[in-house]
Amino acid sequence: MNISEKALLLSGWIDEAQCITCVCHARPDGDAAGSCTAMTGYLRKCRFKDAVSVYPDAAPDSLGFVTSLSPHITADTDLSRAKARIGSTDLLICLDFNTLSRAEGLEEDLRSAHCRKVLIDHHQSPVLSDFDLCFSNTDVSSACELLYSVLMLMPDVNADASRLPSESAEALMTGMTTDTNNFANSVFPGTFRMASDLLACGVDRNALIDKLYFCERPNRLAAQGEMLSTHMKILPCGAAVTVLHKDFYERHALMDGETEGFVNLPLAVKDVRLSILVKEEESGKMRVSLRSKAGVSARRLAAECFHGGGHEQASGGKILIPEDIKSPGEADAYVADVAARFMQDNYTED
Ligand SMILES: [Mn+2]
Repeated sequence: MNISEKALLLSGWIDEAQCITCVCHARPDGDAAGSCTAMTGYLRKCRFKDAVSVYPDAAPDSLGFVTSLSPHITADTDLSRAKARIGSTDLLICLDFNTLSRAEGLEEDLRSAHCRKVLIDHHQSPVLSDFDLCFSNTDVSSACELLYSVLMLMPDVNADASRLPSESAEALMTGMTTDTNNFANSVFPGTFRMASDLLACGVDRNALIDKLYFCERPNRLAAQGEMLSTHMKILPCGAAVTVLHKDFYERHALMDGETEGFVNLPLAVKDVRLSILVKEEESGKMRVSLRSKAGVSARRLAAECFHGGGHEQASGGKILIPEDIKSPGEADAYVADVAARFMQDNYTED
C-alpha cells in the first residue's frame, strides 16, 4: 500500500471510531508532544471525535505551551485515568516512537488494548507486528512532518493546510522545529514545504521561536558553562565525552528537561565528530545521549555499546549498573574507552 492508500484506510478507521487516543514515547520532546497535540486537535475539530493525548510522563514545563493546546492525560500523575482511557479507546494512534516498549509504563496497557493500533513515526526499524497500520519514513525531519503528510491526504483536508485547526498547525511547526534543531539537521525538501505552508496559514513563527529558544532560566546557562568548562572532555579520536552526576543537577537546581540540547554543544568544536552525554539519574541509572556529524553513526554506537538505538545522527541508550560498570563514578573512563575503540574500529584509515 502506498501512503495515499494507507491514509484513506486510516480515514475510514477514524470514521468508525468515536473514542480515539494519541500516545507518544516516555519523556516527551517537542516532536512527541507536537505530533500528539496536532493529531488530537485535528480529530476533535475536523472529525468531531472524542480525542485525547496520553503522555507516559509529563513533558518539560518549557513545552507546556504545546501540550496545553489540546486535551491530554499524563500517566505518571494520573495513572488510573490513563489506563482506563487506553482500555476503552476505539483507535490508538502512536506517534514518534517505533515500538510499544518506548511508552515504558504504558507498554502493557497498549499491548493488551483490543482496538486497532496505528503508527506514525520516523525512527529506524519499527516493530511492525506491534501495529495494524504503519506510516514509517526515516527520510523526514520529524514525526510532525510525516503526520503533516498524512493529514494532507485526509479527504476533508484535501492538501489544503488552511483546513487544519490552528492548534494543530502550531504544534506541527513546533515538533519540526525542535527535531531539526531549528533547521540545523535532518532537513529535507518537504520540511521547508511544510514550514512554508504552515507559515502561510498564519502560524506565528517568531512567537514560537521566542517560546522555544529565548525563554530559558539563567540556571540553565550557568549549568552549560560548568558543563563545557569542567565536564566535557575532547578525546584525540574526535569524540567529546561529558558525564553529569547528580550533584551537577542539584547545584544548578535544574528541572526535568532543562539539559535538553546540551548534547549538541560539543559538536560546535571543529574536530569533534561525536558527542556523548551521560546523565546520572535517580537510582544510579545512567542515561546516554549521542549526537554525531555526518559520516559517524550515532545509531550504531548506541546499538552496539549502549543498549539503545535511534537515528543515524541522534540516538540514545543507557549504561547498566552493575553489568557495564560497578558504580556511576566509573562512567567517565568507561565511556572514553568505548568511544576511542568505536572511532578507531570504524573511522580510522589503515
Ligand atoms: Mn521525533
